[in-house]
Amino acid sequence: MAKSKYEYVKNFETEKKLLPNCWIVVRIDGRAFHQFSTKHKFKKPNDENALALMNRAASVVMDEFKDILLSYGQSDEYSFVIRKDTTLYNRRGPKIMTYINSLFSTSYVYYWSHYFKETRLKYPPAFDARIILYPTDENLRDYLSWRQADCHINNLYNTTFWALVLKGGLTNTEAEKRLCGTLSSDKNEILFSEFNTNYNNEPIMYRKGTILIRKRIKNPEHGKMRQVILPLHEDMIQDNFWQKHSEILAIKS
Ligand code: DGT
Ligand code: MG
Ligand code: MG
Ligand code: MG
Ligand code: MG
Repeated sequence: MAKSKYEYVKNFETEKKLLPNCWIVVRIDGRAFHQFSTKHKFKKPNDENALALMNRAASVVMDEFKDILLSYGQSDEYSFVIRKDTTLYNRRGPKIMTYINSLFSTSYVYYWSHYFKETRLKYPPAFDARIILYPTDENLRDYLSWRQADCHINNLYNTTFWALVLKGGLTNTEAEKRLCGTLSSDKNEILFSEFNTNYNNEPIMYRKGTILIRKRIKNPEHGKMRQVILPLHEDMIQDNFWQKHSEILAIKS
């Protein structure tokens, strides 16, 4: 095809490939979900349907992009871990990041009504995305530990905060003051002694977030192996998780 005289503008595009041999993480996060969760009456501190919808949208993404080995979600965020030897889109970062973000966002909207029967979607939600490269397995594990620790810290805080407000009758400001400077052990103690709640018995999805991994399972009817996306609510900070699911960090040839 003949080139037009405008063709030269293409040269302004810069396209750097992501560094080879690094783990690729894409993290998306809901834009202003503080407001979005209020407007859509999400249950406090955790809305089961909202989290299930996040997990559903992430499953769509994993179904589509087979080089995602593991995904981790909590609150309004999801991290997607792409195998370090991926050749997906020739390792073009923006392409990978924007496709994942866009498929996640459209899936979130597409499946909204499956999870929220009563509450209609009032306006289109948006998600930001970033892409991060981790050169070592240790860096990747520390990244996932960081997100899971964040889940724990926020959930313990929110669980205690909303117990004080919804069950203890404190105002938001009073609850905030009460929790200012408290340690984890203090929050556990408030929940236990004032609200008869053992934090460790709170739903594990709220405490640990959701890990999606691929597993091959045998179909009980015809014995054929097939791959499924399995949601787990386990502790990724411990070595035990990585020993049990050793295929994740091992590069298959
Ligand atoms: P951003 O990300 O800077 O645009 O701002 P936000 O408002 O999205 O802040 P972020 O991402 O740090 O915090 C997530 C917000 O989403 C936080 O205000 C709590 C809310 N949220 C997430 N999941 C739930 C839920 O299950 N129930 C309720 N009530 N709120 C939730
Ligand atoms: Mg957000
Ligand atoms: Mg934020
Ligand atoms: Mg967030
Ligand atoms: Mg095109």
